Amino acid sequence: MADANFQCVPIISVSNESRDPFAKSKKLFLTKFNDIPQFYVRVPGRVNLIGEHIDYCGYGVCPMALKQDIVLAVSAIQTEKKLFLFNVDAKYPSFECDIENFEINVNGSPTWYQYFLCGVKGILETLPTETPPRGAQIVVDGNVPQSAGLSSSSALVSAAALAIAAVYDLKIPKEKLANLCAASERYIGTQGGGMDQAIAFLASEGCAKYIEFCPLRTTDIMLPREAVFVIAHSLVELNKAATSDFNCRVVECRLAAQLLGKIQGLTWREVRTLGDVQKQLELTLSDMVTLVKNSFHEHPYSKEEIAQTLGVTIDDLVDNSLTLNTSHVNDFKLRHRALHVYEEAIRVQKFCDICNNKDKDSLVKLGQLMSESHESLKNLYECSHPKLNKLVNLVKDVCFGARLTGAGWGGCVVALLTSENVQKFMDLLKNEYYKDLLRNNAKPWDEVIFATSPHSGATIYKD
Ligand code: ADP
Ligand code: NG1
Ligand code: MG
Repeated sequence: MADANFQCVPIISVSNESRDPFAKSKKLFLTKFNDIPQFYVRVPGRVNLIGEHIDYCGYGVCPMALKQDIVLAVSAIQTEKKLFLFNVDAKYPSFECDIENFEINVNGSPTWYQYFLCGVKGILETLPTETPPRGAQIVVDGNVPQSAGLSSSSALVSAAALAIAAVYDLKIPKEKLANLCAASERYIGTQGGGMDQAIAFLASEGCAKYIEFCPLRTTDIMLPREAVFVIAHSLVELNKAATSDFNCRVVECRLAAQLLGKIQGLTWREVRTLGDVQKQLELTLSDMVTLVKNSFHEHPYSKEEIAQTLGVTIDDLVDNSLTLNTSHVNDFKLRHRALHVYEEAIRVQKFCDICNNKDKDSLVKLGQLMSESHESLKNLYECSHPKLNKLVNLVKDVCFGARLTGAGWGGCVVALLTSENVQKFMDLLKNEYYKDLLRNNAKPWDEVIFATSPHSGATIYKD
């Protein structure tokens, strides 16, 4: 339900920027609906600079918004409760439904419009009861590389929510929208943290953000002036909702937290995240690293061992701590995953401190942290991919540091360099990595390897 401030906080700026980014969606809108759209919504993708797989453990992360975005051309319908969806990319079929009556049944790989419906559902759940029914005509256009760790999914979910909020004339604070979209994207099946939706709404041009959770808050991080971040796609795509890899890591962290809680005499059923354990024990992150090393054995834990230690049945464990798509898993590497989380949280703090203090040799130090993060994701978190490791190895002498970004198992790496090295970096990868791979690949170069700087967050555009 809406709270007292729900309708009155001015949030999303309305801009009169050039129409160019909207040309394709406008054209299709005219063709399909025989009218021009009433407004446009733009929501960016993001690159996470450091802090991987720790948002859902309650720890702060440091992403920035990309130039690449999802754009929607939108008109409200006052007379009909229907949602009409078209996509500029012909590979995505059109879709329509009753806006108040649809289901998001995800079995295997979700369809593109199910992501959209996640955002719609999030807004519908907050509507005051007396709200008059509305419908919407929407055309989607997007250029965030997909299933590549740059958060095209959350840009789409967040754009859908923002558009539907506007259709219902709701003014929702950005923080509230970010939390709402983080929760509603979970209808797709993945139990992510809130990083992607937070940066989508709260990004500002020219700086990265340190994002903390519960409550959601952001701090500007001014990156060193000479720093250039280049993103390189491994050309391996992974749809996170199509496999159990992502949720398996979420569950391992939850089990590690609950077991650690139990061992330390906490009420383990109230513990959901590794962050909860640290808070309740009032220890430092370094203390938590030591505690993990002293508490967990190296080899994987089975359901039986965990259930026995917690004093519950296996059914109870599955109901309380696992997800639908991880109920079959029986190997949980609790020590490795928990070590990654606490050490990565320390790296994020160091990264932000270096930027804030304008340290001498800051690029060297930031690059070092990024490389350590990649090593940890590869060895402790086991969410890298041989192609991502190959990219990181190839570029190590032409940048300060590089790491996989986003969930992993494919997707992109992000590297830190200075402008004079960008061409050398790109030429190296064109020759050593992409030459064979791109022979049969239709992707344009600027979707495969590109330099990026921090862009602004979600915006509604009107004439
Ligand atoms: P990412 O790392 O890009 O967030 P996900 O696997 O989480 O990857 O989500 C990718 C999915 O998001 C795609 O398979 C598609 O269903 C949806 N998606 C992203 N961008 C678009 C777009 N422009 N049009 C339609 N669907 C999109
Ligand atoms: P990507 O790879 O963009 O789907 C996912 C999660 C984030 C975060 C990262 C890993 C969602 C929507 N996104 O991002 O919350 O956990 O992985 O750091 O679940
Ligand atoms: Mg995603």
